[in-house]
Amino acid sequence: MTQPTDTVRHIILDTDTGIDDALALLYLAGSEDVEISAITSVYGNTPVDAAVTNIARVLAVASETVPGIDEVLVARGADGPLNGEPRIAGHVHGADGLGDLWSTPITPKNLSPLSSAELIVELARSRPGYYDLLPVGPLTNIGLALQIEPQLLTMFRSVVIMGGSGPFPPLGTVQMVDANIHNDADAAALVFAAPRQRLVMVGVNVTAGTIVDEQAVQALHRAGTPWGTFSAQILEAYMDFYQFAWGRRVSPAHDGLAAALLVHPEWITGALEGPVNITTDGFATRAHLVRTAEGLPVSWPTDDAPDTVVVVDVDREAFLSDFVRVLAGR
Ligand SMILES: [Ca+2]
Repeated sequence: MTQPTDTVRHIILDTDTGIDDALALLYLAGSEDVEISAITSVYGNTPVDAAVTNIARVLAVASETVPGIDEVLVARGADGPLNGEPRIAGHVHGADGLGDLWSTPITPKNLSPLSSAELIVELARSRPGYYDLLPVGPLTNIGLALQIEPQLLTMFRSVVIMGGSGPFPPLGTVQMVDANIHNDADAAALVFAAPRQRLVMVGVNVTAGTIVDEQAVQALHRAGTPWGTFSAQILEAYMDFYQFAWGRRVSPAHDGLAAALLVHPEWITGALEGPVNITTDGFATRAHLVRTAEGLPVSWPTDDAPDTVVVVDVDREAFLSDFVRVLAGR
């Protein structure tokens, strides 16, 4: 078994491949000390078949700089939550999940015959402690995988999730709805209750404030590389949506930040540890550390769960400069 001190991270990326997922994938492809071991798709930002297509499209771009990366194993996953109907975010990411910029079909070179959940279980069992799991979409595939292998999360070196909302926010603060938890709260409940080595929650409490701005997009355009041009094009489409949230052309780095914190845990500058529960206010379902913003217990009896590392502060400057540098390509 590979020792956890191995500097290379062997990452299984589970993704509902919309725009921020695509950037996270490209960023990992260009990062040192990262091996993308498999990519498992799920519905969410886009239907699952579009997620598979988008993975192939990003890998094709990535392979212009990283030869052979388009051979990485890809799996097709869940097309809806454990219970109920899927909510697809076409209004944010475009009907095809990448801003509707391409019309040519493309398929992965190395599509697994296994489902995403089956592939995740098979890889985890084959090399316990070797892989890191990075879910950046609804947690449905991981929920299904836990139904096959209840000890699943203990078999990963770490699990880093883009999702959740941190501790309860300061009074009077409205948080962005975290689509990943909201899309499949039942799967999320299974994940946060499951035994694990290390589970890190990178929620909208930190991702929503980690902003890629128009200067970053211009820098990516100016790079004049296939990576920079691709990244800038899809970011422009993302900003077409987010300008109506914040009145300016910016977008949060959501999935890219989670990916970066897996590779660079030193950029986590604040974290709390404790049980995470799934809660609903009648509109949105969220995953919260069951503590108030001040660190106090909440006002109802909470469910027992193993500790999750809940990120509450990050080195945004270090992340954003590395993110733009890598996405600009070579
Ligand atoms: Ca995502």
